[in-house]
Amino acid sequence: MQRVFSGIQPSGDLHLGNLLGALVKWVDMQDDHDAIYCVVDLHALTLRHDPEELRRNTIELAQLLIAVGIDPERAILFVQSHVPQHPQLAWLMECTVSYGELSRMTAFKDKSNRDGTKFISAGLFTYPALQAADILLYDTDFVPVGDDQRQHVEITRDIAERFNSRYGDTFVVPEHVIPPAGARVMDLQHPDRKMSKSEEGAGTVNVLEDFKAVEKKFKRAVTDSDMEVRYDIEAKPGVSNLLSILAGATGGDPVALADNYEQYGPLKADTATAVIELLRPIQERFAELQADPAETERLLKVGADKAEAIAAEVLARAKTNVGLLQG
Ligand code: AQP
Repeated sequence: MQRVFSGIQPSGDLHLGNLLGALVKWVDMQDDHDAIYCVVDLHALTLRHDPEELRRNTIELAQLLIAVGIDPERAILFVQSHVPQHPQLAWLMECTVSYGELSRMTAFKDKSNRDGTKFISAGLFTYPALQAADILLYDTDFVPVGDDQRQHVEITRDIAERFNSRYGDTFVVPEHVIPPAGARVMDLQHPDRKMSKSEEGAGTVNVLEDFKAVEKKFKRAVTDSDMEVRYDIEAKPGVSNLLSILAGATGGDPVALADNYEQYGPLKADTATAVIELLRPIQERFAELQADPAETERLLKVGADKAEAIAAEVLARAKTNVGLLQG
């Protein structure tokens, strides 16, 4: 069976972009793939954080992944820092990627330029190497991600190919899987930028958000003044974003859905309803899981043991090929 791997940072509240851009696909792919999913807590250290909040976010995110539909019996679900091979392989990756390649990563440019960012950690610059390690440690065939992660999967492929050509066949070269609708969910107030964990507010819809607030946010979503419902990302980013969200939440096609609407009001109302119906069972399941964190911790430990068994073999292969003595 082909293998799928993906990760998500416990760096803030899970939002609709994470859900439609990545997690819906994670759930789908666990049926017919050997699936490995990870809460990438080490990546969350790249920006300033509160330790207590990180601990809480990590366990909550694992519970949310289960609530969304990841089944720890079928997929391997674990926390990155529980498998020590991740940072170990990351060093080999750092020595295989160039300064120039890392400098071209748009996520680094965006995050290091954010208002108020005074301290830019070295980890923020090098984290694509850790991300490459995350993916390559599992002989991954496919990586389901949102469109914003396209560049990071590309650099992972480049690193794998370079390593293989320098040191002999070591890594599987992975491909990204980006969903047709919802690949880039935009902020409802600023449809020119992606919905984001770090931009909480009227433009971000969280998976655990109160439904009245969800309705209000869609009602107030920024559109434009010409009143025509048409899927055209360049000319009509706000309306196109609503159509993409509706398509992502209902499994439809954003271009075809536009034909059902002549006014923005009904489009906003239907999109809110579709999102609420998507969130309802997730919120219910999350509330049950939240009552028993010890059980989630147990499941994560089982997942980490399974992940480590695979990662140890791949790391040993990479160390041998690169010329390190096995200890
Ligand atoms: N807006 C989005 N639309 C579609 N997919 C998205 N993803 C993230 N935002 C959108 C996808 O979600 C997965 C997890 O990514 P992440 O952990 O990097 O989450 P993030 O929301 O991008 O959060 P960050 O990086 O902590 O902060 P911000 O948001 O401030 O940049 C990935 O597959 C991603 O593609």
